[in-house]
Amino acid sequence: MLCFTLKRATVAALTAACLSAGASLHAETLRSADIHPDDYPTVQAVRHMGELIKQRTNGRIDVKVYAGGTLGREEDSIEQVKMGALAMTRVSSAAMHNICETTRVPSLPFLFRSKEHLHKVLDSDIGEQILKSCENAGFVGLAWYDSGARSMYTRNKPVKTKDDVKGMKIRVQQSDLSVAMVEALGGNATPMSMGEVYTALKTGLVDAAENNYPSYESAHHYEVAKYYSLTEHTMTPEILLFSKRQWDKLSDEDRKIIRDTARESVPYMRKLWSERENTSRAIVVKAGSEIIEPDKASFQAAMKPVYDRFVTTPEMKDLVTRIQAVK
Ligand code: GTR
Repeated sequence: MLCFTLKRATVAALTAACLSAGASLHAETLRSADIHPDDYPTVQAVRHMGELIKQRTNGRIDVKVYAGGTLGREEDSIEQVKMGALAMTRVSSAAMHNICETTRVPSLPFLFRSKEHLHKVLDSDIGEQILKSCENAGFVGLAWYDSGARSMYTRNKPVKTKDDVKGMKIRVQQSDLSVAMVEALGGNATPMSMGEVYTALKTGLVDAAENNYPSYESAHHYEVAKYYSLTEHTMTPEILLFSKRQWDKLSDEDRKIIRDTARESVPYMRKLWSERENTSRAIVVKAGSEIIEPDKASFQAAMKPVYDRFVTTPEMKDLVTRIQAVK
């Protein structure tokens, strides 16, 4: 009897050992990069997606998000995703402007009338078409995330009208479109990656930068540029990208789970985003930032050259017309 009991225990132990070895043999971790800190809505959203993936695959696949730029700048993570060294990255769609050109469309200045308009477009076949357009370049576009509206902030003098921008050195994202927007306002555009902006503002290498409230707050730019002028010149969304190289190796079932969960993380992210916009605004105001209501019409009126330069192909023109027609 004792022998029988021992045997059963041994078999149970062996089975457990084999099962866990088997499980770890098949378990797969999808690595994802983000330059934002742990508590930022984009990071939280991809973590949430990871939990859903883990549940739906019974632990076979999970997601690990490397936040805070631990895997490098956005340009670096995009490169790694393209090579297949990294499964996913969440970046600003501006970082894709020079890689797949239709991603420029949602960044066009003053294109969206409101957040609702932006959501309707991104949730429609237009949003899908733009996500899909990155496939030839090696990226499966999984989802759009909110990034609010980008506004200009300055170190020394508040921006109240377009004329105040003249001659200012302004940090922009690494995109021709972002450069063109600032040039159309008469400013000197200085492209650089996000991680360099705090020091550039602090040392006076640039006079100004532009971003939404959560980035202005979380990257501490408000400490070195206290005039936040609500120019709201663009609503460039965030984009979640999957490596086409890794995608091609997945089963149809896993691809579906990944697509579905990415989509399901969007409303989750949007809720976190509106909360974060409010908390970030409160933090910067409390710290002494001055919020300025500028003459937005003067900015908008200067943007024609940007459309003339970038909306040139039939596809780009068609996308803009369809976006403007969305009610
Ligand atoms: C933020 C965006 C980041 C980064 C940054 C920037 O709004 O979430 O991904 O692109 O802007 O200005 O570089």
